[in-house]
Amino acid sequence: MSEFKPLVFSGVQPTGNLHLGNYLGAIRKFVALQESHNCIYCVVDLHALTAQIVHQDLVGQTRSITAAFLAAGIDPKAHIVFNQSRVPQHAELAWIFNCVARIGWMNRMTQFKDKAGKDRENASLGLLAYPSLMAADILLYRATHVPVGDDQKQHLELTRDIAQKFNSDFSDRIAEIGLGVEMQVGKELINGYFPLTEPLIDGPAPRVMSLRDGTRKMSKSDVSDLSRINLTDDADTISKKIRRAKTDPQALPSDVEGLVGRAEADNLVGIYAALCDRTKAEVVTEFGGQQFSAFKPALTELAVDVLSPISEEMRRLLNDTTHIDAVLADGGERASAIADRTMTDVKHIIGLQC
Ligand code: AQP
Repeated sequence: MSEFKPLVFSGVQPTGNLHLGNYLGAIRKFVALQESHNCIYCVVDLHALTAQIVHQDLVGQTRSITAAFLAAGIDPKAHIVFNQSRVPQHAELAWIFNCVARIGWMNRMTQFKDKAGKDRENASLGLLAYPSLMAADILLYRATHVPVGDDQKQHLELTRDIAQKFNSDFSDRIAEIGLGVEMQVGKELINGYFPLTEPLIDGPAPRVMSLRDGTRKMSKSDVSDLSRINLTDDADTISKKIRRAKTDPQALPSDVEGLVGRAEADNLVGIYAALCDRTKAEVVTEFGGQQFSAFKPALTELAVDVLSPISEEMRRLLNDTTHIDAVLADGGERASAIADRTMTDVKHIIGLQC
């Protein structure tokens, strides 16, 4: 029985400064997975258009995310790094998936509801169809694993729904052409073309929260810069932001159960744990009983230690963009070769091409 070859895909939008949430929820995992998997990492510039169609500096933002990938340790020779708009098959497969997915599925997406707000009728069709393009990004490479933050879990489930519906709608044709891979779906053994991709979300900080409000996700689009630590922040700025991070008046608990109901404390402990590759339980064992006035300087020191080398390397790379542009061009070519094969198969399966 043939099997899908393990392949990792993930993307980041060039919509502003990368922050600690993007780093801990996504980029750090990207780096680790290079050791065990073939990986494709994409700057998803077409997704950025769902926020605003005219961007002042989309090219600059794309280079900056690429610089962050490289500075964090992604190897663009051993793996593939490119920007989405270089490979038109992303948009082509997304259109086909728009015809597979159901409007009801899209309407249920919490990110759409949050971003569209009250004026849904006025939101772009692109914002509604965003998960369909995301499914295309992943399935164009028949990727089996996607490292993401917890906020993307629902979109990954939808990617699986799209793959499953495509496999099932075209099962006879897939078998007839011999393009299928046998896989177990519930109790059924089906012959699918697309894998049911697994999200990789685990870790001590799958959803890093705002430093100003422990119930809201740390986000590029938050109006308050104090809510996030940007990868480009210098040591003084990181120190100021952590000093001013919202906390409660109690000391840190000695076990993780003591973090329940204390969103801000839980967030800072989770950040500390993720930054030093430890569990939250280990961190509260060390700091339990101490006040935030003692914990915050330790967190600052750790954050500066981890982030400074990355921001320095980003600055160096961005000083001369020739290397970054060459990485994106080379990655785009290698990604196109895979994308081309998938689209030829898909057209064959759905009957667009004999
Ligand atoms: N707060 C977070 N905690 C953990 N992971 C996070 N990610 C984003 N925010 C957090 C993960 O980072 C990856 C890239 O995200 P993205 O840029 O593609 O989109 P996003 O989730 O919309 O990021 P932002 O920062 O929240 O942007 P805005 O403000 O534009 O909505 C993804 O894997 C994501 O899960």
